[in-house]
Amino acid sequence: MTPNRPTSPYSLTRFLIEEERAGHIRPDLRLLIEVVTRACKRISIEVGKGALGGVLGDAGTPGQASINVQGEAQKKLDVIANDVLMEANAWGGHLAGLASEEMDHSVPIQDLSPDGSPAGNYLLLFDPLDGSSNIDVNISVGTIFSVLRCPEGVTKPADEHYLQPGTEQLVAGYCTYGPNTTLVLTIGHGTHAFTLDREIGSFTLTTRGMRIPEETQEFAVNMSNQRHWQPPMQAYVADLLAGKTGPRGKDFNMRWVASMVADVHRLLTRGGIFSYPLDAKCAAKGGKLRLMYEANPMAMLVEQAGGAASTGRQRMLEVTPTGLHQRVPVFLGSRNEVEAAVRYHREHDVEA
Ligand code: P6P
Repeated sequence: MTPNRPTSPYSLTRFLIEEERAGHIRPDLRLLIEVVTRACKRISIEVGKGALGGVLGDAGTPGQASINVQGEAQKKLDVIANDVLMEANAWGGHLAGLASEEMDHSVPIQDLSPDGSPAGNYLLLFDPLDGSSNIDVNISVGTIFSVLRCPEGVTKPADEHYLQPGTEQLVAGYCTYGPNTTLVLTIGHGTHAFTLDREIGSFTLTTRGMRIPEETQEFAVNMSNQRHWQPPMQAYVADLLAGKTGPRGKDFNMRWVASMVADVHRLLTRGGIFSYPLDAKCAAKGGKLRLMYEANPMAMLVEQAGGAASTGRQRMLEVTPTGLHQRVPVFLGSRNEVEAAVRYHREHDVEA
């Protein structure tokens, strides 16, 4: 009698090996993804300790906050998550360099592992802990990452080698640390979700081929900025709020977690549009959210799930970066709703 063999869960490792066999990724890129996702598991443990781990609150010393290149006060967990990702990627030989939202400049791997570990073919960019202002109030936060090819012949990459449009990304993903820890990943062949099985310590495939509904009745925006918006955004949101009584002909609901990973995970799961538009406070910087560490990876994930991502005036993935910490306005999510928002920009754009 054949024993009832347990059907082992479909792990991230198995998924990546099958993607490698399909020719979608090379072995060294598979290694890179495994290293980054293993680091996310370590970050999940640190985040999960909460007050018990002595890791809440601001980094720096009393009265002397630690301010990052973004001009934001760093949380202790921002620094911890950044260190975990740096340490995990220093010695594997799969990376040529890495860049973090938390650090002024990119770091060539040779500077990280002076013992002569070989430099690999890829550039890793990450926001080690997005939404970290929510940590102290126990709201979901996450790690966002993106992988680019290191230009041919460049063994010690500098900042300018990272300035590639989002269409050049080979991998994009995030790990959300919420009621459960979920990894959402694309290698250019669909967007897939893996839930961390804490009992065996591995990510298990839970949704193959996430699809964003083209229509939605849910929008995510920080309404407290309304008086600072430009005319296109004013007109767009006014019609969302008018609901059935206005030109959109349907009522809308609003959600705003103030943690991009959480808001994007919701729209990848059930549809919606997420927006952080230009406003009078952030227009001088080009926007609030970072192109390389937030907008581009999320845009690739959303497009691979059938959605759309735009600055309001241009497809996000086609923006040519001009700086490592460049900021952009962001509209992403359900395709038809993003196209509606872009239409408002075309029709109401005083800049046009
Ligand atoms: P606000 C978090 O700091 C973040 O970068 C994104 O995760 C989030 O969507 C946005 O900023 C929240 O901004 O102005 O609502 O605090």
